[in-house]
Amino acid sequence: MFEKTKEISVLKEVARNVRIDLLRALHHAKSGHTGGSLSSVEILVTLYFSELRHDPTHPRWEDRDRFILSKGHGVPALYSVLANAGYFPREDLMTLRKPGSRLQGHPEYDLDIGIEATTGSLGHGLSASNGIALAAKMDGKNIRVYALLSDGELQEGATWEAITTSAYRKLDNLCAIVDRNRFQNDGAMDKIKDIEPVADKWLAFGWEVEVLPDGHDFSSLLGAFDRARRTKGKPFVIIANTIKGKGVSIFENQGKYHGVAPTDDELEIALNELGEAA
Ligand SMILES: Cc1ncc(C[n+]2csc(CCOP(=O)(O)OP(=O)(O)O)c2C)c(N)n1
Repeated sequence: MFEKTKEISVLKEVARNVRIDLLRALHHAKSGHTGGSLSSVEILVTLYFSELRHDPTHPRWEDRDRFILSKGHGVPALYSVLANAGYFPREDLMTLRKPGSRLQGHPEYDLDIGIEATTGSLGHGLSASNGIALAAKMDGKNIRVYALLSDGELQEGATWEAITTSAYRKLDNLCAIVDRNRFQNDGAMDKIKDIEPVADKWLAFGWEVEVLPDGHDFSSLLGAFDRARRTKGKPFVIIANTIKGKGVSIFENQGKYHGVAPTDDELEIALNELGEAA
């Protein structure tokens, strides 16, 4: 049952269940994005089980905070978090990517299951978030907006246009999180086109910046979201250093698991490592 908490042991157990559920769903679907789902689990669990003002039993509540998954391909992690929070039954996760399912390989706008925006074409989520955050301010609403970006999206010009707009509009109700797992589609970013010095760039564009050395550490994440909420006059970005494939040794920092689902054997290894019988 959903309950917001700052208890680290509870958040860790939720993250373990979220990983198990998303891996089972990907395995059943036989396709999908494993690495970038696993890297963002703690970020999403912190948001949905601690930070966001939301109510899974009233997903259309007007005053809810909004979350936009700009890195839409990582949606197995979001579906798993939403199911574990009670937006829809966990059994539905096994319909991932099946014809007729609400749970497609990239998220489609569907408030009833907690999906605030259609994403998957990378580089657009921050612009959408800007619009929602600006509208909230214009309406005098105390709504916060959170956007999760991949580091690969920071290679895209459209993202930097959005970054400029958020600062110009002083969107202090907006918090971006970068899942800095240092891998993109075809391998390590520093071998393809790296984005460093990434914190300096956001700073230069007028944002308040916090870098987390370990983006899987719940107390660091809780502290950063708390500081983001208290920051006035500018948007806030959390650059969370993460590990692609986090939580399963055979997937960690392995570029090849970007866009493939676990095989039968790999699922068994993963579930064993996560303390769950296959
Ligand atoms: C505009 C656009 N171009 C290309 C793709 C195909 N694509 C899917 S994931 C991905 C990159 C994955 O790397 P990153 O964005 O850093 O995500 P993560 O490592 O967090 O999975 C690409 C290029 C896309 N979804 N959208």
